[in-house]
Amino acid sequence: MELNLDSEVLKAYGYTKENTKITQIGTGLINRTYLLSPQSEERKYILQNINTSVFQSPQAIANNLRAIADYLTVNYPEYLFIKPVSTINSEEMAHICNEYWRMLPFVPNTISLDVLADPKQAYEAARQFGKLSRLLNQFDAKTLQPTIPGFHDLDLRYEQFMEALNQASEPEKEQASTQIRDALSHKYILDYFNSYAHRTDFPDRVMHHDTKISNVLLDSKTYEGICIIDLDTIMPGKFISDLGDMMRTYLCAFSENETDLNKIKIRLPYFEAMIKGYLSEMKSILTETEKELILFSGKYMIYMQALRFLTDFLSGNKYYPTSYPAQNLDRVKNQFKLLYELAVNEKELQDIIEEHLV
Ligand code: GN1
Ligand code: MG
Repeated sequence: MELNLDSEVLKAYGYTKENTKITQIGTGLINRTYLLSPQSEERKYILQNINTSVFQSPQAIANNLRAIADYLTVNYPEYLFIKPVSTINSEEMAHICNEYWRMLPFVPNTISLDVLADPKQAYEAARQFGKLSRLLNQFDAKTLQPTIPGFHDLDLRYEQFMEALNQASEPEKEQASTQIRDALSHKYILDYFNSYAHRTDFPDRVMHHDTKISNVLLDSKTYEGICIIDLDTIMPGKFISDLGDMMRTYLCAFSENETDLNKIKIRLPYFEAMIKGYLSEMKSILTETEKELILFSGKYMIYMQALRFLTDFLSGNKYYPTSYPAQNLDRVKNQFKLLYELAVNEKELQDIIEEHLV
């Protein structure tokens, strides 16, 4: 793959193309990520180009990460929080030709997985995300800036879907008719959330907002959770975001890109391990209202992702990269099947939650 990496970027961090090996890595849909191996050092680095059409204020990300890193350094100096490395001019990001770049230390002897192959991995990952929220429980979430305004606001996502629907062409609407009906008929998920939204014991917390398995580094030998990465969307939010997206991405053996819907099933041992891992950190912190909404968090996040893929399909596939025109629509089908499976297994899932809440 051609590396669209300006040598000015390397220079900002004190490296050159000649003395540094660069490879593109990662499977994220949003930012471009490179691994940098300077010849003169043992250490490696991660260099990332921030997608500024998604993150319109890279400075907000930098400010949030600095505030959190400072807090953790004082209160939990042992905790491994991967904060950006400064440029040679002591800047938090390199701003070159209207693009923002940041560099992070590469954590040796760790791996990042794209799919979970063992419930223990669900336990470790959920524990890592729970741990970050627990350590930041006393940190004032309001001091953080939203790095994507309304990112997990289901009201807004529903509105955006309705707008896209109103503007879509007839053939597009025809092609997506079943999924549009599904999107409309599941609006009760939004209404249910809104009936809880103003409770005082449903606080905004510091949330990661992208808890897929590839955002956790595991020890490459023991698979123990080491730290979490991809911190751009750390901002205030409901606990639902993190736990719900784990349900969305850990429970099925196949990803949102799977088109064979028969494969979309829920793995109960993964659910149990995930709940156990998350509650091992968060049980004493979650309020009664939050505890009531544990299973709902999965519904909320799966429905939101279905709406986001459908909105993108109806507006010409501008946000999520696709490898064929109907891919976003296939992703919608996948997500609604997952939502269905969650409902089918609701009783067992709720029993597991209750067992681990005592
Ligand atoms: C995007 O970039 P990546 O793959 O980590 C998206 C998430 C979605 C996910 C779906 C900033 O995450 O919200 O859940 O795709 N991130 C952004 O695969 O929109
Ligand atoms: Mg991400």
